[in-house]
Amino acid sequence: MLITNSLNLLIVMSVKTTFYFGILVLLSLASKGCSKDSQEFNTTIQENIEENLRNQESDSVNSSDSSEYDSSEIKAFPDAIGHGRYATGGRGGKVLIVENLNDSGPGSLRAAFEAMGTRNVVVKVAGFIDLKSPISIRYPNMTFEGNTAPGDGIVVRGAQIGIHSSNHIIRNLAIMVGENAPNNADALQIFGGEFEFAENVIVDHCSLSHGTDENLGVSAAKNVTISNTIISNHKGNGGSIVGADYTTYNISFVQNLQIWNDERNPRLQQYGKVEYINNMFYGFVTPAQLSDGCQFDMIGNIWENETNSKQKFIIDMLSEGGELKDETAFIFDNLYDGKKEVDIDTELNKSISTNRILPSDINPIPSTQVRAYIVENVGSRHFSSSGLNSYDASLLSDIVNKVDSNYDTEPYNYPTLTQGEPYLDSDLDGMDDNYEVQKFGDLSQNETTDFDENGYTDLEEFFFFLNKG
Ligand SMILES: [Ca+2]
Ligand SMILES: [Ca+2]
Ligand SMILES: [Ca+2]
Ligand SMILES: [Ca+2]
Repeated sequence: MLITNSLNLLIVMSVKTTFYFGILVLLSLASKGCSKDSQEFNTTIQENIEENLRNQESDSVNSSDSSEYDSSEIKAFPDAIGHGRYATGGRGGKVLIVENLNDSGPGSLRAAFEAMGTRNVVVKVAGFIDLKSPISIRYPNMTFEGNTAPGDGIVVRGAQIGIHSSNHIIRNLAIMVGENAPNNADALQIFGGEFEFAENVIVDHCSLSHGTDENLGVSAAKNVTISNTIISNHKGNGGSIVGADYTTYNISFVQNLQIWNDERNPRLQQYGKVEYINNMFYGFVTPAQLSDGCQFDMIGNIWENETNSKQKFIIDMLSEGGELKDETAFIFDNLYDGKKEVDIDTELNKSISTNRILPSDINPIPSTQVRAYIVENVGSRHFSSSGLNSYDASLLSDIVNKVDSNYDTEPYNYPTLTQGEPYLDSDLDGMDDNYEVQKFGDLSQNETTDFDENGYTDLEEFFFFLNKG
């Protein structure tokens, strides 16, 4: 057993070494910066990525040789990536159903989010939920799947949602904090607390907007993924911030769209360690702002449509504590306006690493492919309607049409949410009865069963099914 493990380790190490060597070669090619080399360069990126994909496939083939799964290796959902990918959320726990749009009380979103116990939250209603005060997720182990809602699903307004505990899987949640929120509300805040971390959290395919502080704040947290999420139209301090006064590390910020946030695109504070991979930052005044002492990977990101920036560089260091110290950065293949390499603060030269700082499972795609990926994939999605609500759809059309500016003219352009009919779930296990009958022959399976014994409960597999729709 030990020998097998060491062998596996050696294989993993050699795969990683190959990858880093590839990156080094690419870096040296990139530093030549000759446009006539760009085709060759892109080909090399593609070859590198294809090789990584092959390695990944052969790894997964090797690991599937065993018929038993290792529960510690089961991802939050099959295509979960990044440092938060092993969150187990509500797996095997009870089902709580959001049955109304009330601020609080039985059947409300608040009652489910603030409940104790391992739980899966599904939604039977569509429309706006107007909060009178913040929702605080203080108890661990929750999965929220907003794609269970009919129509365009729910949109939360009026106050912040805070994740102040560990092990959560949040997918297809839309928050538009909006004009009735107090001044310091993030749309979503992940903050463990003064003396503890929020850890193992994955937020995927969500829509976070109109925050009166940031749209997304992450602090006192570790092993977190934010992926495929739209972060738009802040009304306070900016798009997203990581760090800020508390140690925050192993954060994967990947394949997100930040649009119409004039600042913090993104902002990384002291004590923060983040990998920023394949994100798009569109329509901003101030691009990336990084404080001394932070550590980050900045790989394959794109910035477009900058207006009136007072900032000297796209990737800029803010020397808040006086002299820059202790920061480390791996910066590779980032694009500005689709063609040129982004300019990087020369202060960072002494801090550049030749290896990824927080290497995860993520194989970046080339920055030239990020725009198309973002337009196709991001945001809170709903299988039973056209996909995105009209507000999120308008943001993607701004990108497609390369709109110059819109965020000051219609500050609160809330979507019209289609209602739709919820699916029938007579046995209250969160699964559509028709799905159960088709897949299992009857209704006997429930939220705790695992029909095919692959480690995912039947309820989780129903969620995955919805997300393929
Ligand atoms: Ca904040
Ligand atoms: Ca059912
Ligand atoms: Ca059932
Ligand atoms: Ca299963």
